[in-house]
Amino acid sequence: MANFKQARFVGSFPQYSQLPPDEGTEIAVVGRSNVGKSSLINALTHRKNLAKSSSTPGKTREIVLFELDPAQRLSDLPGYGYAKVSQTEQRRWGKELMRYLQERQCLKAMVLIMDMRHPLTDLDRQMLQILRETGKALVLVLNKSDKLKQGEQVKARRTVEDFLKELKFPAIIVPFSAEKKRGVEELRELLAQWFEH
Ligand SMILES: Nc1nc2c(ncn2[C@@H]2O[C@H](COP(=O)(O)OP(=O)(O)OP(=O)(O)O)[C@@H](O)[C@H]2O)c(=O)[nH]1
Ligand SMILES: [Mg+2]
Repeated sequence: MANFKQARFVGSFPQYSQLPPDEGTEIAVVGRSNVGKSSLINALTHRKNLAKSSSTPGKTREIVLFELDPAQRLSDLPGYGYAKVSQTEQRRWGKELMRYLQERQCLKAMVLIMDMRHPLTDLDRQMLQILRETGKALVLVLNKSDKLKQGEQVKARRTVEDFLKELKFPAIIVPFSAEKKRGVEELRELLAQWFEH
């Protein structure tokens, strides 16, 4: 089984062309800025600071890779919707990101994280369209569930389910809390399946 405890930082890559060879399996973590991408990677890998310490917060847009073993990697992609990034840098990054999502053969699946308190922002919807067109598997993580009451969680989940149905996108939904470690084991099991096929 994929050994999440063994995860280590591989490197940060501002450009698609700098990435290590397109081999093995990669699973990407995508989502709005501040939604909890790094926290989710830390929770998955039983670490406090693996993702945060290795990525430059804020302005640098790059693909950060972690590996469980050389053939099983997680990629932490820069959050979208971060206001302080210049237009030029956003355009450059947009191209690199599209290239990564569309061309990277070892990219088998994606984890899109949304804030369960306000899921499906305009940018989330755009990203869902893009991810759907790649034809790859998707897990939709609804993070920060610890901030919502039970009834609100049910409502948020239903809204997302309805939207996915409309899109005809058969993604798996996982309610999550990186803070309370909710959904972590379920997500590990899903990722392990992709890593092993
Ligand atoms: N309450 C709560 N807060 C969370 C949870 N997950 C993350 N946070 C908080 O949200 C903030 C952003 O978390 P990060 O993991 O840095 O988010 P990110 O998506 O990696 O952010 P960028 O890399 O800047 O795009 C931090 O203050 C976290 O402590 C959660 O499940 N519950
Ligand atoms: Mg981060």
